[in-house]
Amino acid sequence: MTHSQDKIYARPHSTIDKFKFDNNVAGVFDDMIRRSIPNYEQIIASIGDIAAQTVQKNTNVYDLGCSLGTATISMRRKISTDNVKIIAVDNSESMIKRCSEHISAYRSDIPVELVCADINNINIENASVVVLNFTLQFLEPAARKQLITKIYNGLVGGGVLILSEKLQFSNTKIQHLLDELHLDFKRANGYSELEISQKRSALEDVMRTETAESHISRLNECGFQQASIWFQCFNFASMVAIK
Ligand code: GEK
Repeated sequence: MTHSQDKIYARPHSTIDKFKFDNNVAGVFDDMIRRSIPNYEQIIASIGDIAAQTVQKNTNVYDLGCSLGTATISMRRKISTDNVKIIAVDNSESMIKRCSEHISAYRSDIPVELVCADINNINIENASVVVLNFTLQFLEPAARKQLITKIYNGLVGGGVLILSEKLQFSNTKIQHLLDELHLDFKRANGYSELEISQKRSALEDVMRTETAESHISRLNECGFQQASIWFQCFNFASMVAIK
């Protein structure tokens, strides 16, 4: 697989269209996500570790909004439990096509079923691990509770949901500081002010973030009695919830 550099917003655009996970984005996604999310690689590696610790035999593992399948590949590499199947879902055809090439580049006994579908419309059944790695933030806020409830109902007892999100903070000073630290991270990775501001406009109304407290309350309301942040760097966090 080739890893092209993300230059999507490097030149001035006369109008900024809403951000879409189309073929242009899928082609540079690996570079884009690593240069945009602090500690992305570490989160991916730890998702593999959490899955290896918590997966149960004869169950399914779901990777929802799988993009190029990086979390799927990490889990597949680390899981050694019997009779586990990974179901990786994304509604972008371009992502699923590239994901399929990416996954077939690695050998493993764990089968992966790739599904091109809206995660709001799929069934989740007999799951022991479900991953939403930076995907929930792209769903309509009104649809989020229904998805988390569906995941809770589709998990077996002791099953886990791993939920990673960009966070918002209710305190404006904290929000400003963590936002600036994130922008510095992007600048240090070679993104220009133009690229940063054009991408920000494209993501407006497409990616809607919430506070950690809102996420944890929703998880609790949907039935998860145990839910906690296991990772945070600046305004990016990952949570784990146990049924
Ligand atoms: C990773 N998890 O590398 N149904 C299915 N897929 C969706 C939906 C939906 N309703 N909405 C968005 N997506 C990955 C990274 S990226 C995060 C996830 C980011 C998909 C969308 O097509 C994209 O591939 C993914 O969710 C979000 O571990 O770009 O910041």
